[in-house]
Amino acid sequence: MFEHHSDRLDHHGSETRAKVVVFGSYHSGKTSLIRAIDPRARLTEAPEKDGTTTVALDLGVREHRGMRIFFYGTPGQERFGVARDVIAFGLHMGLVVSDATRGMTAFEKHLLSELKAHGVPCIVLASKMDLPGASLDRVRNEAGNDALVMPVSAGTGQGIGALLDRVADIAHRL
Ligand SMILES: Nc1nc2c(ncn2[C@@H]2O[C@H](COP(=O)(O)OP(=O)(O)O)[C@@H](O)[C@H]2O)c(=O)[nH]1
Ligand SMILES: [Mg+2]
Repeated sequence: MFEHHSDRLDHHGSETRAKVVVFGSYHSGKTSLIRAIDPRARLTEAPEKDGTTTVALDLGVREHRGMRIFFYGTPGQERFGVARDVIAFGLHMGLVVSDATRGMTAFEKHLLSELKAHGVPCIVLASKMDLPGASLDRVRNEAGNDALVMPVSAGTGQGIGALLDRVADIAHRL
């Protein structure tokens, strides 16, 4: 699924671009994270019984440390695998968003191991850290020792600045 990742940044004139793809199970907080990163993000959500769900892709864009970073959200529902493959094509980096009140799902663990197996730089995000019962330690344990895990809250904005710094750092080293 991630064999078509890119280990070189894209240069468009004076602009350096990075493609970051946001993965995670249904309702893990992907769309909210992208909206917290870019309030003007383009979102494709459809109504369903308990709120909304992403049916195609979400796209947020942020300029950070001299780089234009594109954040592509993926549908979390496992049956949308083809859409995920198309969106992930050519990615530089992956973010695996895991709801810290629930812990990593089997699907999120699978996504993380696939990204690692293909040598894609990735960060696990323990999301919804503002909610009672959120546990960064649990996500850390589930992600394993060699994974970089960072706490975020789309609700309060906690961790968003640190995440952007880390993404830019990783991208600058490509
Ligand atoms: N309190 C709180 N709720 C969140 C946060 N992030 C997402 N949610 C809620 O969790 C639900 C699923 O979020 P969404 O971003 O749509 O998840 P997605 O399916 O992964 O795109 C929604 O009801 C959000 O409002 C957060 O940081 N804090
Ligand atoms: Mg979504």
